[in-house]
Amino acid sequence: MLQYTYDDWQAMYVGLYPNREHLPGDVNDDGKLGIDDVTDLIDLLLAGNSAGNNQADVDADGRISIEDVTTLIDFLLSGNK
Ligand SMILES: [Ca+2]
Ligand SMILES: [Ca+2]
Repeated sequence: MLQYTYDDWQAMYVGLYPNREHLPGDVNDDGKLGIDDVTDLIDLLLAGNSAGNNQADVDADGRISIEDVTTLIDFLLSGNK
């Protein structure tokens, strides 16, 4: 039986969703950034259950915190979508 590594899965994922791999902040995974992502990110923080949601780590420091919320809000307000 063929065994896939994490890198294999990641390569396939990038192939399937080339525009999604690099969209930090898209917490609800709808392909774009909006206020819904901010509320979902806050919900994740409050629930204390952010494991596995890489998009929620907006500032890419390896953890989910209030700084990700402010970074996402700043990004949205800057108009650079
Ligand atoms: Ca979104
Ligand atoms: Ca972070």
